[in-house]
Amino acid sequence: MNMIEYGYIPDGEPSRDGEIPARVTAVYKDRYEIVCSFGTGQATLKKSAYFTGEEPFPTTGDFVMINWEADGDSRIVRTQERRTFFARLDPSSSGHWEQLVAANFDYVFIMQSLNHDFNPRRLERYLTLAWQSGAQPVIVLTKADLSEDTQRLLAEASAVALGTDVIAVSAKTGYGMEQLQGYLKPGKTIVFLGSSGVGKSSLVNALAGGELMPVNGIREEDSKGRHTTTHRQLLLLPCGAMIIDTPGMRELGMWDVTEGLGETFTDVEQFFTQCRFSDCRHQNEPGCRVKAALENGELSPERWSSYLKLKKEARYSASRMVYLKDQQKKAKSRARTEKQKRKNSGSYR
Ligand SMILES: Nc1nc2c(ncn2[C@@H]2O[C@H](COP(=O)(O)OP(=O)(O)OP(=O)(O)O)[C@@H](O)[C@H]2O)c(=O)[nH]1
Ligand SMILES: [Zn+2]
Repeated sequence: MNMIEYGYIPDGEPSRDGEIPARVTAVYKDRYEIVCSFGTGQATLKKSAYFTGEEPFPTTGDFVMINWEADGDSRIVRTQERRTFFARLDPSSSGHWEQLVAANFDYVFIMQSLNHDFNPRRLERYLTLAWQSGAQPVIVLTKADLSEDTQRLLAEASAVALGTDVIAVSAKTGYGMEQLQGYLKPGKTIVFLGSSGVGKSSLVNALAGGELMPVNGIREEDSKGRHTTTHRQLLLLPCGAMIIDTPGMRELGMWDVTEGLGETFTDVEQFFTQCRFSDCRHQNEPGCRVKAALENGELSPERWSSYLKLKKEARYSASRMVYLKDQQKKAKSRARTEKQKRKNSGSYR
């Protein structure tokens, strides 16, 4: 297996003899599933690199350096720097640590179903998260065969998404699937963002031309769906593109959303520069352009309130994330210093 096909780009850091690149395709409790030039295998972490806090723990999609073992577990010695990633606050640490849920993807397929699930406000939220990951979002509206309203909802989604591709598909009839081809290129990785039951597994299977992922047999009237995906996974499609679908991707609550905020709300933020006072808080100040826009209908009250809501959440979790990131950096440099000290003292023996 050629690692280029898995989207591998060397990060330029020197590697030691015997170390080869691999990609993490699934994460289990204390074990990783990997693919490398020798094929697929299981791997565990090199303790002196990872449990000192020096290397970030791998997640699905990560490129890592390994020592390959043909029989038994290979050893992961280093995590390569990530091009893109999704993180959330780790629930098992009661919100004290950041947990990576997917890495090194090129596109985020934001998925909502056209029959029950469609919700423009949630689309905005997903878009913000997607931009923040560093990858390019694409809105995929599923189950077009069950909707009478596809054209109207497409227009509604486009109005929210400003410049992002919006595609309606049906995994069942094949409708619209050809519009996804532009993204399904060899070596490209796609991550799915959407609630349970929107048809993620069905889309993967339709793209694969066979059952790669189990589809739950829930009847369509039961719009809630059920949580059926049990392991984090990275799948290689016959077309050469890869799909990441992890349970962690479904947890959105605590993600910070500051950095991506400007990108999806340009239509709102354009007014800010036109207020009379440069420090206008857009509440009741004279000459407030936002207030004027709300009054003359240029800006809808729903759009404004979802901006405010997201902004408020962002402020809370952004300060928390800054704190967490800082802590991680400190831990890492502390670990490096300790290691250096050990090395130095060793050389005097
Ligand atoms: N009519 C129709 N039904 C679909 C389509 N895509 C998926 N479904 C149905 O929707 C239900 C959920 O589909 P899944 O593919 O399992 O959805 P999922 O997003 O993978 O769900 P989780 O694994 O729970 O996250 C199943 O009953 C599918 O048969 C479609 O394009 N048209
Ligand atoms: Zn104002």
